[in-house]
Amino acid sequence: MELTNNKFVLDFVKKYADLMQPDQIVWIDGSKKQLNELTKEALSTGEVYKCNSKLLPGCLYHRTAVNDVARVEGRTFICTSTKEMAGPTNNWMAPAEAYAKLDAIASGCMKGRTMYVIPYSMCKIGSPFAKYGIELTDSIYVVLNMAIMTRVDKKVLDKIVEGDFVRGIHSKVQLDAENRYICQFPEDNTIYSLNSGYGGNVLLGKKCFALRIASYQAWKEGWMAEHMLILGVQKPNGEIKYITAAFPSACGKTNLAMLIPPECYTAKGYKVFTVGDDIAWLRKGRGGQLYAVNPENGFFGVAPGTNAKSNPNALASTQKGTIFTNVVYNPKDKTVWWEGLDKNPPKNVLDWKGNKWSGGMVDEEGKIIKGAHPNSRFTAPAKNCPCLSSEFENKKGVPISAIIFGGRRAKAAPLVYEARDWKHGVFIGSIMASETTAAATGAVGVVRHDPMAMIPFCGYNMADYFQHWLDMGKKCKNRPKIFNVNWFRTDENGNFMWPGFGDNMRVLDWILERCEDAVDAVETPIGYMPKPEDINLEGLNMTTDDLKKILDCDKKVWLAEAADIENFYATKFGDTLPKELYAELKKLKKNLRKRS
Ligand code: GTP
Ligand code: SPV
Ligand code: MN
Repeated sequence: MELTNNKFVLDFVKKYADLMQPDQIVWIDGSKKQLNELTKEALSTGEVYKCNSKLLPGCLYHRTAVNDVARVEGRTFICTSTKEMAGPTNNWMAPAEAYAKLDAIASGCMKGRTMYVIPYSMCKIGSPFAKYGIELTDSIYVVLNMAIMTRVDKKVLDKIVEGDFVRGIHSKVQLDAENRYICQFPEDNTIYSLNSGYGGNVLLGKKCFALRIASYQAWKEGWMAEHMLILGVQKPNGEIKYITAAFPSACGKTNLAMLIPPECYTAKGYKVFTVGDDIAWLRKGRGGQLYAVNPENGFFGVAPGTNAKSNPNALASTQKGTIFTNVVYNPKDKTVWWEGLDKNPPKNVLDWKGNKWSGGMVDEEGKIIKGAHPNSRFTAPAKNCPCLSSEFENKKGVPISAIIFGGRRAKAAPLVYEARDWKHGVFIGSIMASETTAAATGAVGVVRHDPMAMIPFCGYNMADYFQHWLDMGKKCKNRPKIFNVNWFRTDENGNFMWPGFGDNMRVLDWILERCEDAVDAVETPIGYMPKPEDINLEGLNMTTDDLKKILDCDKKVWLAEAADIENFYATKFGDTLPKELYAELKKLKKNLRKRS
């Protein structure tokens, strides 16, 4: 039964029902009862498997097709009326061409299937930040995931004014990789995703809406949609300071967002609270400060490497009401496992492909066969998180003191440095580079430029996006300070030189002290760096001399870096790039050539 008489919504549903020809249409109301019925149905067809109801109550297990395990950046398109609007960093298709192509693929694709109509909200319903969407899908797995990741609720339908909602169309079709398309139409508020069943391609509220479509809306409306975690650090005096951080996919956002400080901090009363682990929407608020909300309602986190030591808060979040995708499944006791969970991999279980698997198994060349896919994920409700911030539902968001950029860089980028001012900070964001990870298909470990961690997610021309960052800085009198971090420097043997995880608190501590003008810094050609003795190493097996090795600015390395940035700017953007960024690059080169 239809749950609304909004003509725009009904026309949208009818248009795609006529095209895709489902046997029936089911409107999702967000009730427990309906979700339980759908879960039962998905269990009966094998779309999902049950987990142990004592150890993992309400949890489910799912495997995607073997060729469908990550975002597909090569098949993701921004479909704007001109190619220039999509810009040099996006794949572009003309809207008419894209609709025709995808309509042809989608024609009749839901015959014999059910079309689910999911009304959902990004942000708490009724928040000034909130945006509403409707996703059509033929996958119960998508319905169940959306119900964790967003606010799925029939009330959303009453909030939608006329045609003001993001239209999402998804079908698994045949999971045909050759005809897989993830198309965003920012001018139409529309997302069209075919032939995939993997999270980032099909949970349309996440990357497709909350970043690609929302970044475009934010540009037009004067706010920001960013690939950022949001955390709060509570100091011993009870005061809480909020920080956002943009790292590329699988580069540590969930881990930093849920950080547990080392003993020397917890003993003094420091605590970290999670507001968000992947996406932040930011607006100018009271006192000319930037305020951030997390538009999501759950965590779609990387499973491998998550354990009771590295991220106990994430692990705790997955102990009930969670969907596990592409990890190891034990059909006997219905538990799940992944590499790095513990040192006792199970025997005689099923790997992420559904093949028989035992921990320690090797292939013909003697290489370990992994049980979980490197991009296997958990979908966990935010409310499960033991360190969830009390401000998680705050409709106005939290005031941001510092913005951190960071990537996965074996060399060059130091542990931490600070921008001289906002413009320099935008420059630092624009020159971000990071090694690719398993979160997207393609080679892993290749350094690529990824400004603001938004290369796969910016829904318009990135030159305009940089200008928008510069403009937002001008608009906010009380701007956050901007920093860059790198947890991933390695030594000549390839070992990480910084302990990372909870110990990243030591860097956050310096960052907050800088925000309060409570500590000095050293001026280097790339920005302000800590004096090594100002990073607290208490309780760490690390000396100030060890630290100096990752608090460096090797001029030769950075001159090469500057040449590479110049090339990136010139070949991608030419004279469309804001002049301020060329001026910053010039300053960097000049600083590096100065003799000191
Ligand atoms: P997406 O969900 O893809 O956006 O990823 P994310 O940025 O949230 O990354 P996540 O926190 O899931 O971390 C990804 C990988 O980086 C995991 O394998 C972690 O173990 C590893 N990692 C996270 N933080 C650190 C750190 O401080 N040091 C090191 N060495 N590894 C880390
Ligand atoms: C990422 O790849 O940055 C993710 C996972 O957060 S996905 O939702 O697949 O994009
Ligand atoms: Mn992400």
